[in-house]
Amino acid sequence: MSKFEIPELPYAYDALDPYMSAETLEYHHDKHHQAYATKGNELIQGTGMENASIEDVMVSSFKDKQHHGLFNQVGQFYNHVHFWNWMKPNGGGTSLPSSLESKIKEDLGGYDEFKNQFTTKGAGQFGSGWVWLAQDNASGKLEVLNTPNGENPVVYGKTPLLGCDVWEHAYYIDYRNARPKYLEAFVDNLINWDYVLELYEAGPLKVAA
Ligand code: MN3
Repeated sequence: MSKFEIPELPYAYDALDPYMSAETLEYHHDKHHQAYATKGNELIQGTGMENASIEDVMVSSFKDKQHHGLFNQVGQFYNHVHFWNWMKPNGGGTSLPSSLESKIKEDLGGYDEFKNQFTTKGAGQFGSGWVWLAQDNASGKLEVLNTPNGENPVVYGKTPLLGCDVWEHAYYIDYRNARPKYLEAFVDNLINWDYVLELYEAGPLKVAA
């Protein structure tokens, strides 16, 4: 029985061209994401977490240093399940669903400030990691944050609404070392704001403390 199974991409491999190539998606989805699922399924055996929700597995394994190997795989498995949905052909741009637009204005100062923080913090993440738009589960406020490796807002009591993978495997084929160019293209041409809205409207995640 396999607990972590990667979903099919929600679009064709070449659908995000020229901003993200089929070659990148083939490696990133079929090899990298699959590897996180496979290793996660191995490492969870015997931990007692086999039947927990994926959010609870992440929070528990993140807290417990002896399970950090499991956390890295499960965190990355989870991050990529959403990442494919955070992009779409002809995405991005400034036409946000109005409820999100006003929330971003209220908490971050507007779309331009969101974009500036998102691209700056993504470019500034040292080494591998992610940049996020997340909602704090306690205060309800939106914020932009970056995290290293497989970490994500869930383990900090926040609900991820949007995330961009800034590991080199996400952009090296298409952009070489130009991470800022990749982030610019992600925001301007790839973001699936409908999926961001869906997560925002679903409300804060319920995760065991
Ligand atoms: Mn990745």
